[in-house]
Amino acid sequence: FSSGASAASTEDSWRKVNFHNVYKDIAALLEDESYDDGSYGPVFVRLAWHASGTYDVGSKTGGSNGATIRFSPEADHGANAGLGVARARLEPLKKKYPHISYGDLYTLAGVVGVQELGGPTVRWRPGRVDNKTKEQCTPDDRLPDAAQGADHVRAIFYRMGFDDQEIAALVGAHALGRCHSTRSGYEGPWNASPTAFTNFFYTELLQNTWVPKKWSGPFQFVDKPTGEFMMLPADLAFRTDPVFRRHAERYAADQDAFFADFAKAFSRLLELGVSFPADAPVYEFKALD
Ligand code: HIF
Repeated sequence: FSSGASAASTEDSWRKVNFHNVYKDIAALLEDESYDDGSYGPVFVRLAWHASGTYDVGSKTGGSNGATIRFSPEADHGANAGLGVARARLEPLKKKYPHISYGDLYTLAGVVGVQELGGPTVRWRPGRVDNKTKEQCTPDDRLPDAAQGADHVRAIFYRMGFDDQEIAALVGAHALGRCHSTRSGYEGPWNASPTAFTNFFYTELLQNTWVPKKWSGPFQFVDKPTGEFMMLPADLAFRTDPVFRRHAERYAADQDAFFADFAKAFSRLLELGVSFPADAPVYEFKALD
């Protein structure tokens, strides 16, 4: 074990970091015409969530503290395909701010992604520490399988400690970004504005007719008649399951309610399993203009 190059974040080192500057520097990395729909925001949100969503309330393992997502085998888990792109994009900031932990960097990037694409303010605290090794990588069954339905989605998110309302609020983040046949195997965006944080996940889900996509790839849905937009089998659970659907209908009708509930649930997701220093400040960053 070498302590040199990877040096960095110890328990107190976050105190040396100006997180307003980090926020601005992450925001400056978002736009890139040649990447996907022009923004790294969606993949930063996915990185933040996959770094955090491994948490298990029972064993208190997983979560963003220690950022085991950067180590093999976790980095190579099927669910994490493509996230190396996001980590590589952020790596220069780890060089520029050596005192930030990877867990803080990856979760803050998710906050920047949500906010700079027009979403709600997500309360965020620093204090995660790079104190884990690859031996503490989580097993390959912690993140959801998109091919499954409501029972599976509940099992995965109950394991993190979320209830049905919170799960239904989180899933609205699938307004952002797209599926890549080269990453998950699935293909396409959920709606026409994948770089804007909106409640369109719910409106598209409930208003469109969804039919199986005719292709040789994994089973997924596309909208009829255009075929331009997609839903995962797991997404459809928020239309077919009566409890999930009740929340989806409320968020489709009331974007403010969605924003408020999403912000709370996403902030909680990024903090699962982290023990913050008592004096860690809670940031509510202002979106830049
Ligand atoms: Fe996703 N998600 N997610 N997801 N996700 C993908 C892409 C994104 C699930 C599966 C997939 C959440 C829940 C679930 C984002 C954010 C969140 C992809 C496509 C799959 C397969 C990956 C690719 O091919 O690039 C499942 C089964 C979930 C449980 C229902 C969260 C709530 C919605 C927790 C969440 O925040 C984002 C953003 C993307 C887009 C990434 C991109 O590169 O554009």
